[in-house]
Amino acid sequence: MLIETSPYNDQKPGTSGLRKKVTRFQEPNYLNNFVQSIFDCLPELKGSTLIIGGDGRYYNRDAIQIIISMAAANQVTKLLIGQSGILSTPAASHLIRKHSALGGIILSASHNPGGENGDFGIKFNASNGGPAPESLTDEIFKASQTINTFHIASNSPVDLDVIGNTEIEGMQVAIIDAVVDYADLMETLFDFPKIRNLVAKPDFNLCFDAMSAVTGPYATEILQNRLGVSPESVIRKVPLEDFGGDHPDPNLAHAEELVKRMFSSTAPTFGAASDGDGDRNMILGANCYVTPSDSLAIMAANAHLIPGYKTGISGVARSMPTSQAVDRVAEALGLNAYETPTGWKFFGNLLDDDRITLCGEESFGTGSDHVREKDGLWAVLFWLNILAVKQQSVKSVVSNHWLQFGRNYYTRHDYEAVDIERVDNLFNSLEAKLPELAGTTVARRKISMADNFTYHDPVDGSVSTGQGVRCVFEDGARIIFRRSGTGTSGATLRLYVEHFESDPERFELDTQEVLEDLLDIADNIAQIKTFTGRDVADVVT
Ligand code: VG1
Ligand code: CO
Repeated sequence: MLIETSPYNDQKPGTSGLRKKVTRFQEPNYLNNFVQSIFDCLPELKGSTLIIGGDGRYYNRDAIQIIISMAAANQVTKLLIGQSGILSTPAASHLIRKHSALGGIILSASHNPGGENGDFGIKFNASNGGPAPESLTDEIFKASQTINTFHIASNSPVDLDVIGNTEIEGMQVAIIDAVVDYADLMETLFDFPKIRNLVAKPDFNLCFDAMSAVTGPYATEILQNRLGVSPESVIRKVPLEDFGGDHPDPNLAHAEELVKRMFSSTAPTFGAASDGDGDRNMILGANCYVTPSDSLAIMAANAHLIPGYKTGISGVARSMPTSQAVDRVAEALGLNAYETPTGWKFFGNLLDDDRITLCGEESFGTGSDHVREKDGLWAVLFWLNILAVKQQSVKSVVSNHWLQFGRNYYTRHDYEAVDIERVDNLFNSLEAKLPELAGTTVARRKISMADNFTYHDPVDGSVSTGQGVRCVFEDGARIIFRRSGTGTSGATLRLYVEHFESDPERFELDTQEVLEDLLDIADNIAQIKTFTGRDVADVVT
């Protein structure tokens, strides 16, 4: 069937796909328009295989039924769909690669809250398994602005819960196990027998928080069934459509119960959490929190201990706001190090071209060339494998790392859902100041460089401008201001602050105290309090 429609003007994908309120997605043909725009931009989808799955949030099943009917009418040959409509983002990436699919459609708003009044999201991943590059998302947005018809079959709904095959208008639909392929992939990368021995030790215990989101079934299979972790060690493991009303965001603010346990007198040896769609991770030890930037650096320094990486890594990359801790490791090991804009799509070319093996972001994301997304459980297993080899606590691994490489004190302050105009004004005023900032000294710190980050992709030569305002100080300290591209209400300002410390006497200080002067300088430069009208940040990580 060909159905007439009219365009919406707000279907521009952000940092990771199109994210809006569920209620927006429920408006007539809102999802259909976006899906047809994908098909219109990629004629090669006709006759192809596609992977479909999501994080299980509210509207996931409805969206998948619409996509099935539209894929059939757009003459896709085969759909592989995770059972119950579930696929973690890294598992979807793996399936695209494993089945040589032309791509995949992932339904997720990741760490954003879910439920009827929460958020929903959709993104297209290409045949390498990674998020569509900016050039493609720009085209999809363009198509969505002029769309006037879409194709849809009038089939009855597919039973998503039963593994098996059906056919719709000549298109094969296979409902597949969502977990097993991913779990098998993990077994090829990590030393499962060694990790099994570690977690069986009487003095080792762990707590993994699945945050009532997609990693529940994956953690159950991998941690419990394959590694022998006790069932009580995995908490909030049943995926819920509204994530139990919480933000499925694995950080110190939102993984409350886990953080409470890990900072108690009876703290488990190891703690971790993953987000709504399973691509983020937070790593904790007993009374110890590992910043994501440090985690990436520690992984790079210890990759040779892990079976999947023992032959060496080709290079590393981090997003621009991520701390420079990994750069120090790269320098010591003689590895290439790349700095990309925020968002996993920018790592794809570097991974495909084998310029890097490991990459990560300060926002609780780490990953490698095993897929083309960041990967939460992979990071957890990487850490468990390090601990199993070193037979040390998380705290010792981190402290020893600092002793060898120094410590990058790091924090991120988020001012969420501020009036758009206020954030516009803040950035306009900041941009106007940029030319005169370099060379000036603020509170005894000299700014050596100030710009709005532009990325030149070394593989395909594409250029991405306006990726965040950065002030770099003479001693390597940095202050970065960025506007979030994943929020769904107002504008979110992210402030990132970093300071390098080489004196071991100063490795155990309070992060916020160490960074206090830089935080003051940031407010002074950008007038954050005045422009946002907020005295303090909403979330500090
Ligand atoms: C945030 C993070 C970014 C991450 C993105 C998607 O984007 O800062 O590092 O890649 O979320 O993560 P932004 O534009 O809001 O800062 V996820 O777990 O939503 O797929
Ligand atoms: Co996510």
